[in-house]
Amino acid sequence: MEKSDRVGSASGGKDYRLMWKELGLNLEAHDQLLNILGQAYKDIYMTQENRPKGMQYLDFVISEAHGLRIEELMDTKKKGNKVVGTFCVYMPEELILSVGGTCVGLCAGAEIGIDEAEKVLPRNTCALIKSFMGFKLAGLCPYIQASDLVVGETTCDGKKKAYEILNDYKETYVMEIPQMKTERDKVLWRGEIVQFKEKLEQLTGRKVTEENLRQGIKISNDKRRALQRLSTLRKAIPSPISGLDALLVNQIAFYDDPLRFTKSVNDLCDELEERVKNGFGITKNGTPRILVSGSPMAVPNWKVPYIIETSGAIVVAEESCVGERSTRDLVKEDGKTLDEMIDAITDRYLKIDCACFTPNKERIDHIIQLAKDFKVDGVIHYSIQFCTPYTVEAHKVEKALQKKGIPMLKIETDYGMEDMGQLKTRIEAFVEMVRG
Ligand code: BJ8
Repeated sequence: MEKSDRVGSASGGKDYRLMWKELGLNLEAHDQLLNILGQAYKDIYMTQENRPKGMQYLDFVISEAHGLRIEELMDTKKKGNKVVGTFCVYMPEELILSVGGTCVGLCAGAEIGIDEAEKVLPRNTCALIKSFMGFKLAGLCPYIQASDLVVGETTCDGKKKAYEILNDYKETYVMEIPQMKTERDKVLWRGEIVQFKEKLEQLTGRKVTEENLRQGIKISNDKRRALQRLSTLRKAIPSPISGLDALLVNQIAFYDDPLRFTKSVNDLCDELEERVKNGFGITKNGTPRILVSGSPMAVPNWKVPYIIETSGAIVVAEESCVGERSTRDLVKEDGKTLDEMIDAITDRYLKIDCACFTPNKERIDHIIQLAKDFKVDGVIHYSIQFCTPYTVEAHKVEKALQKKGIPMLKIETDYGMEDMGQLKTRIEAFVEMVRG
């Protein structure tokens, strides 16, 4: 992809309608989606001031998310490579890369398609689950249409049961994720990884070897290193980049080409390093610094950070799977045999402290550590409505933060806009309170 200043339109400019039709999308509904997405992007992203130049690449990627990127996926498929669609950061991308595959996160961040989803799911299902089901049933997600394999996982009950229904519309392979982290769970999880490796070998007709897996580990780790670098730069006071832009980078990490993406994030970080050196921040000194913690925010779920950053505060870190939870741990690169590499993958992924685990003390400790490291003035705990793991765990998070004297605001919301006013009032009051 080349850089372009065509931003804010979800289809860039080229006509991809034939490709979308061949993929089986509902063209009329898809046009509507692109219009909504394009307008939201303009209103939320393009109105920000002093954005780093490096964000132009990300603007371009988002403008071509359903266009050029899908064309690239179709091109790689023509060469005999496979596309694997996923919903969770537990999916070992390095294995997919090792057999020449492309790993993409599937659409799950918008309300559109919800009517279709509610025909097969209860209304009181979390918005993320309703969203991916709606995207499939309403024919809106080119990524799922382009996928040769869709992989789900047994994390929360809602997802687990929804995958059984999704399987009626698109074959869905489900990995069993343990709920605890004992030695027994580790054995189970390792077995799942080996079975997934075999599934990929069968799908692609290619063997996972020491050499190609080492390469896959390196590519995934390099991407994580670049995102860690971005995260570290946000510790600076004032922060050199808005929370909205940093979130966008983390969101795009799930579907852009990993090598190209890593390079652009590193270029962006070079620019941000200069800003930090010169004491240039995206906001004034004294702007309240917020850590957002909780459920993941898939594209185009920008609602809460947008409210926070238009209420006089800045988001400096996301304790979330679309944020540092998915990037902070690397796979050890010193494995020599295939078995050692699979051990390293097992260990790395089992460190992810999703609220689906019990007990989950690591997450609570980590939130406190992040609050200190990023010198935050307050934590906003965000749960998607009806997401039991995160809404319930919010209680423990709040208690632990209270003990440390760190203020926390607990919010539960979905992808709709009806509660924007109410959320804004609560967030503004919280920002004023932590401003002191
Ligand atoms: S590792 S956070 S990506 S499961 S918001 S669907 S938990 S009811 S998305 Fe997640 Fe993997 Fe965990 Fe991360 Fe269920 Fe909650 Fe909905 Fe959720």
